[in-house]
Amino acid sequence: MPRDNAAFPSGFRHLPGYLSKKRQASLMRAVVDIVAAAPFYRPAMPRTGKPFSVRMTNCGSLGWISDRTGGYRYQPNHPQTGKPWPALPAGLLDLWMEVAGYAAPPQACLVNHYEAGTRLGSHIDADEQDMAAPVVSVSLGDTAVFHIGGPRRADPKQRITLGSGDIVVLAGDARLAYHGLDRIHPGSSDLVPWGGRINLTLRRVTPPGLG
Ligand code: MD3
Ligand code: FE
Repeated sequence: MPRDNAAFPSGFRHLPGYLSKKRQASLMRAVVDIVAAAPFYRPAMPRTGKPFSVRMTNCGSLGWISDRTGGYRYQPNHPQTGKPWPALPAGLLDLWMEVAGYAAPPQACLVNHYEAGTRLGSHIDADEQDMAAPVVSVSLGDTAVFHIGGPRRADPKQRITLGSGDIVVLAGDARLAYHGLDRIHPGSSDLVPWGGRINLTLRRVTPPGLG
């Protein structure tokens, strides 16, 4: 008997090992350049000011940030350097065109760095105006345990392992599902020069035609 409540939300696509080693290394070099121009920092939670354990930066015309007083939002500049985010590398635009199934290009790429012992609590990504656009996730480096549930925090969760080179596409119902990163397996890859795991999420922020 099918267990519908245990199925992944519709619109969830996991493409294990989608990126060749060569493409992973090329994207990793692009991330090193992005971090040189836009250093990693630790955003603070709205209201409490508690810092995220994950370090973040962005590339693209907009970047996702959070701080105590302003909350979650997209803005065109790095919150610490004030400089515009570096451009999206061509390899990421190519990837979006291959897997997103969405005509308009991504505007933002959030770069998350997970060191040993860091995690990302369960949340929904709802700061984008264009919720019809998919989110495309790229995993680089250490293997991680990821979970995804449903539109309510209490919905049953599925856990999956994400390895280096895996792609996840979140469209449809999956776009509005709670999800998070439970843990990484430190030292399971040597791709990331700082160690740990990099996750890139390609996002559309505004509806097509509005930039
Ligand atoms: C987006 N990142 O950056 S990516 C995030 O591994 C985030 O760094 C995790 O959640 C990470 O917001 C997971 C894959 C993912 C999975 C489900 C989603 C991104 C999603 C559902 C809706 C929107
Ligand atoms: Fe998320």
